[in-house]
Amino acid sequence: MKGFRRCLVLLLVLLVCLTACASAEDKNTETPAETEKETGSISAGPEDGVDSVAVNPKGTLTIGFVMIGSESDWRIACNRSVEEAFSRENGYYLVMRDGQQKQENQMKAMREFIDMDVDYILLNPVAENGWDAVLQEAREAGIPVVVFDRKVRTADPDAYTTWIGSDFLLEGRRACAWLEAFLESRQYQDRLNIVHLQGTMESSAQIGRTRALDEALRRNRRWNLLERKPAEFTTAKAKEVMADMLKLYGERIQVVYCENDNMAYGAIDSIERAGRNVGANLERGDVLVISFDAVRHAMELALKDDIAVVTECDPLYGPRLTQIIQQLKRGEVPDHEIYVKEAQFSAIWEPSQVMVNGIAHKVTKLTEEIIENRAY
Ligand code: GYE
Repeated sequence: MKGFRRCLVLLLVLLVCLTACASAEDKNTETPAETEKETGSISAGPEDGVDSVAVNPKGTLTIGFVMIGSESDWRIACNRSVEEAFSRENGYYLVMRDGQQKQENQMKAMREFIDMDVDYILLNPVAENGWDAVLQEAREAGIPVVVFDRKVRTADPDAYTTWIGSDFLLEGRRACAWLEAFLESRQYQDRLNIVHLQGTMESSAQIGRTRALDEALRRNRRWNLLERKPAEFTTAKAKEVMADMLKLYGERIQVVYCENDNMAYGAIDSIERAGRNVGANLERGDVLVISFDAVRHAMELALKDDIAVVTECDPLYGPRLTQIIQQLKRGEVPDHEIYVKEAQFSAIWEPSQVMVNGIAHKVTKLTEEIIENRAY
């Protein structure tokens, strides 16, 4: 009887052990699957996008984000918007790589994402040229590339899936048209001396905004470009470049055309340090500042006329990009080029609209309320 009981106890112990082992094994098999889900490391190409849902019930998509850097307030708002939209909660696994303003870093990131076999690549290119080879590699790997903000210039227009961004030439044209209309409303007919701070050379934003000024200079014989220099879209560089220009041209400078808000901050700082006033009263000797982006701080400066006009460039790409990715996932084909609609702000009453190629564009009168509601 004793022997029988001992046997029963032993059997029970064995049973408990076996159950424990089995459940541990279960866990082990679960772990990689869990990790995979968490990292979203499924390899869905463009065509099998719908299948990816079946492969991964959570539908997590791996997105490789090739960033430019953090040179400006605009860029910081842009990066944040993408990061927030492609969150885990929304079903994405976002891998971000900072290009630190260098195309070679961006190329490296592209190749890393291709090796990782991510589902989609978001490319925010620092410059327009030089992307053909790496885009071809992505294409061969079956990874759709969505380019946004700045453009790429490729021999094959289908080298990337789609582009969404601003019409930088139109932005520049609106800024120049505003200056023309403003001068007209003030019946200003004298010579007008302009200096120009350019953004990162070869970037779409620089190319478009510079080209618009060139067109306006050709149209307005009295506009005189004293000098133009790159200032990398940063406050620090603009401060330095503007200080040099002030040393060289002093009182002659009447207008500074800054290709983004951060460069306007730098320029304003140097102008004030040189003992000059920023504003729109040219007769009084003000330096009139023109800027692009319209981030909150620039709008605050515009409200007190320190910036005369600021042409908007919208950085909130996150929700737009998730929409495109979802379209692609459903197997739909988005437009090859998508332009974002933008505004223009000034606290100066006149002009209330500007004409570009026969089309009227509203100039929004800046108010405290607009600034308070600004998301960035
Ligand atoms: O204007 C500037 C940024 O590409 C539109 O880059 C973007 C520009 C923006 O650094 O502030």
